[in-house]
Amino acid sequence: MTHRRTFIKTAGATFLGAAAVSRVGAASLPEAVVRSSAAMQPPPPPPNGRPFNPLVTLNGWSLPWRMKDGVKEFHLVAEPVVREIAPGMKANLWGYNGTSPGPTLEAVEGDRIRIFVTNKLPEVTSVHWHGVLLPSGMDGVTGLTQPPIGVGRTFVYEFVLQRPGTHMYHPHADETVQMAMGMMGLFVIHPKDPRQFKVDRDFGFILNAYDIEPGSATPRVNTMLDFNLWTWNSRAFPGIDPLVARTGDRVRIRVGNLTMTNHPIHMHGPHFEVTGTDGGWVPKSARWPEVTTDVAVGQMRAFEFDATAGDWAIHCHKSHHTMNAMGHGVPTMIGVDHLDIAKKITSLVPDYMVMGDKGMHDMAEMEMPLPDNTLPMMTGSGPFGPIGMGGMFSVIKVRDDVRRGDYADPGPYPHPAGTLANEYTAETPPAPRAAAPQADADTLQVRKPSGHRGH
Ligand SMILES: [Cu+2]
Repeated sequence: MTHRRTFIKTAGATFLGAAAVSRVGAASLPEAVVRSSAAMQPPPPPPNGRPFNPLVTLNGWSLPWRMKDGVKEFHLVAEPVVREIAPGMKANLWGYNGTSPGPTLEAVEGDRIRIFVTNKLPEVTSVHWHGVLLPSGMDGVTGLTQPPIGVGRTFVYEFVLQRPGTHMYHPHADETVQMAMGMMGLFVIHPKDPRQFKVDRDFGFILNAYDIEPGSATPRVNTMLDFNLWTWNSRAFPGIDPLVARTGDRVRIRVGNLTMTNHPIHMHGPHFEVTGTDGGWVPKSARWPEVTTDVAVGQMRAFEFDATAGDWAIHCHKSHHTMNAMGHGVPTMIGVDHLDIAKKITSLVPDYMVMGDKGMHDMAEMEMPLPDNTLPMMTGSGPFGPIGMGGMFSVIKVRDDVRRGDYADPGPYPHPAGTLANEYTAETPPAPRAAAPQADADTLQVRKPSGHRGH
């Protein structure tokens, strides 16, 4: 052990060849705990080491560790996984220890941690500890700070956690492919004093995106921006866990972005303050109230609020990101009367549907046949009917009677009498209407700049 630790100190990220592993013996590697379920694992209190208030990873889990001579040891295994994106759709992804994203790593400021990374992918990899202060040689950049982790090989990273904060881990080897395939995870460094930054409920998730052709299961890895599945922790609504809290709880949500575009995360209900970034905690004097916080690419935002009772939507405010697989090359049909032509088409194609001429809400109710292994574009249902959302959407469910440590879905919110919008059914006088503006022949003949084909 002494020998190995000295070696690690001098050599940075150390290569453990097959021979080295067998010589030291399999017992020297901590168990690589594996999981495949997308069900959220309620956080257990830390069994040993410094105390902390554990994170709730949406549809995820935290990696168990072992203490060895005062060092917290983790074992990550990079490998192909099958992830259920939402009920009805599974994806062939790459991840860690059975899931994409990989398990959350949780440790405490001042901890010395040792992370073994075994590569069971078909190609080389490495792990970069995004935003963590560490020696340059532990930074995980293939070619720059270490050789790649070969197929079937194990590397070990070891460093002392200097500052509390919210971070991520992901490969720095064939990044485009490996991140498009789902390789990423959260890395939370808790403060040494568990009373510092203490909240009642602490949630975390990573924004990610996939481009999976309906009917297939493996993401296209060369897509730049036109992804069709916008996910939190590789789950799309209605597959995303609700964020459950008790009225009055102080709640923190930590969001990291490893997609290739920004996501303005918007929360209904109480106002919040951004309290942390990847760079650490925001001083109280520098916080401001918000209802939406933009999380740019490669960024992390932690925000906090006092929970008030209700069912509060939380979602990305780019409206296409709250939809599942949708075609963008479809013409706008609003205001187009296509019943006549539809009749002719139906005589040739009996299943043809007229849709979109009054908007697209009705699609949320339609039971259209879908290709195997894909998700409806707008989905999810609530106590009042279809929600018509997909992708990056979930619900913060706050109730007066939620027990401590209980994260189970409490069902729909029982609205107190007199606090629910409802249809006005008394007799109504005819509503005055503005004359509908009509585009005249001149307007329609103006040549507009073109060049947006394929947008
Ligand atoms: Cu978005």
